Amino acid sequence: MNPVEMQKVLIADDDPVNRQVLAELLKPEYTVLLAKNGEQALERAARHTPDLILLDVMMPDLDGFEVLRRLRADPATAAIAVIFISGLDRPEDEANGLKVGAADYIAKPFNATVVMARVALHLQVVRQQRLLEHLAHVDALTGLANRRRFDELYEAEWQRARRAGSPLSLALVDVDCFKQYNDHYGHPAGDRALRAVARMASSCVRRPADLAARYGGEELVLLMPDTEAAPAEHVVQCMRASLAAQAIAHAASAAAPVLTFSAGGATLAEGETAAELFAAADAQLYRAKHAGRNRVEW
Ligand code: GH3
Ligand code: MG
Ligand code: MG
Ligand code: MG
Repeated sequence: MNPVEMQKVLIADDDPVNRQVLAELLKPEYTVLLAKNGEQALERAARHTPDLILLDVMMPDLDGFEVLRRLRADPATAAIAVIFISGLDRPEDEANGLKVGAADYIAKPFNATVVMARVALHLQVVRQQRLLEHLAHVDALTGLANRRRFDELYEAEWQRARRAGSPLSLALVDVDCFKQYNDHYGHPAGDRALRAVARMASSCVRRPADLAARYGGEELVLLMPDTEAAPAEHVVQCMRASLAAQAIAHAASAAAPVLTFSAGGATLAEGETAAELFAAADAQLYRAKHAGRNRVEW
């Protein structure tokens, strides 16, 4: 496996011999990170976001239970899988470890083969969870975020903008005369055209907090937190110019001989709900369509 694709395992144990034995065991297959106490474990976990942590329970400063509690309390590390590896080998210790949220519990002295097998098993689960997460949030055709992802983030960003009093801009992008495009060029060509529009969106939406999502069919939505109307409109105009530069022929369009879109945008006004902001952008899109398409209204 390519080293850049290796999964990362953090070993946190105050005993140097344990650390070394585990590290030697895991190194051939995984990228290994080490921590010699609880504080270091938290710091390394936050900095490197490992796929899995092998966490000793008894450590002098923060014990494993406390480390796990703090990992779960920080959204950046909350989802990291943890396997306790502990000298406490009573059934109630094991049960307690699982109850507080560890994926597994290995008693010391451990058997190397069993440790490897359990680590591999839990890393497989991590992979599957990532895949599910991806499938749940990414649109398969365009690779953009999907409607579900947009809905989640829109609500969160709207609340954040309200609380912080920061601007929030929203744009709806709808491909012009796309039904005719499909009728004229065929559905597979329509799919390629949609991918092209999605690429424009990805390349023009630059800030990490911005989101370009496929809202449905041939409609995209751009969510731009901390963005006033003018820079937000600029993003949409960037998309329009990029698509124009591609000059994808659309002989059946009523708007232009090439593929175009219309867009409507709005920026959150005082006291406006998320639904009202969305409706405002939609009303602008309607205006853009009725003014002849191939334009942006804000
Ligand atoms: P307008 O300019 O008013 O937006 O007209 P329009 O033809 O784009 O709008 P309409 O809503 O009538 O048609 C949208 C079309 O988009 C119809 C549908 O078949 C097509 N479409 C939606 N999703 C996909 C897709 O995933 N692939 C392809 N190829 N076409 C799609
Ligand atoms: Mg210990
Ligand atoms: Mg539409
Ligand atoms: Mg359309």
